[in-house]
Amino acid sequence: MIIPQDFSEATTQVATVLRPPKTSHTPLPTVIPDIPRVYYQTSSEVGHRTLWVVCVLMGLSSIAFYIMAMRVPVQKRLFHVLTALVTTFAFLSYYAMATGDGIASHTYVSGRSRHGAITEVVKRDVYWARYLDWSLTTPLLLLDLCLLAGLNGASILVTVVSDVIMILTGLFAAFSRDEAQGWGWYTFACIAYLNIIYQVGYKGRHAMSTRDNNTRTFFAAISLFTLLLWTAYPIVWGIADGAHRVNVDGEIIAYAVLDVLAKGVFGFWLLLTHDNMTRTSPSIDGFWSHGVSRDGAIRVGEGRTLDEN
Ligand code: RET
Repeated sequence: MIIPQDFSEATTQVATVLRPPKTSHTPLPTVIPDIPRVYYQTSSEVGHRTLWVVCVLMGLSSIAFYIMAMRVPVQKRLFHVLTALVTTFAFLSYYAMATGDGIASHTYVSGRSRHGAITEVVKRDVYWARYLDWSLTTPLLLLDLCLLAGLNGASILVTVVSDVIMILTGLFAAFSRDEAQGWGWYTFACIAYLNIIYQVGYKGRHAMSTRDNNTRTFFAAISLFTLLLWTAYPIVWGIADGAHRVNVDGEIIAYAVLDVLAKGVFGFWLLLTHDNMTRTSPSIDGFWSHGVSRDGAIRVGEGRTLDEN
């Protein structure tokens, strides 16, 4: 929604202040500064409702994922926990955005006079809670994919760090004071994203080559789905946040659809398929399932471990 603000009253006041006093013998020139018009871009009821709908969907998906987690032995629960955490963070971030807590106004220049003076500025709402959400959830989603592919630790670390760089540089792009600088940050984020595509798409597929046919087909399908979907995020960002060609409601709706697909649909697909493919699901013993081993348990009494008390 664009709300122009009329500054004619303020202009009159400034002009009055600057008018030379009648008694002056050396009259000063009257300078009326150009006060830029300010336009506000905020969401309307449509955007607001969309945020609440996704908030509820994320909350319900989280409950479903925690229930699914409880139905499998703890050794087989890694993907369930990662996926449930993703939707829980998303639920909290959508709650913040729907209640107006995760939003800040970003000002940019939208019009200049022939002499370069600023004539129009826009104050557009930026939903920073999104970036906080993505900085926590995208590494978890990537962990899901990397562990499914059986990628080595070094590649997983590089993938997750690239992902954090992508989201943080995206945040800088969103709040950049200068348009060119903003596109600079955007470029860094895209380079980091290309590395993610390389790690998951190329190395992940390579790591898969030793696995059985079912797992390979599943990984190929879910990683393609993910990478195609993720590629839509920088496109939406470029059109909405970057070029300001889409209003705030359009931006909310586009990200809402993508988030539901990338978190909710991805989660159900991964967990339901995974539960049917017992051979694919890693069984994790050790600390994950049993905590600190008996040998390493903290001793709280003479000859007794914490477990025994
Ligand atoms: C930004 C803008 C800067 C350039 C790039 C971006 C990529 C964002 C991505 C986000 C994925 C989010 C997901 C959320 C899940 O729910 C930061 C938009 C490349 C890929 C999957």
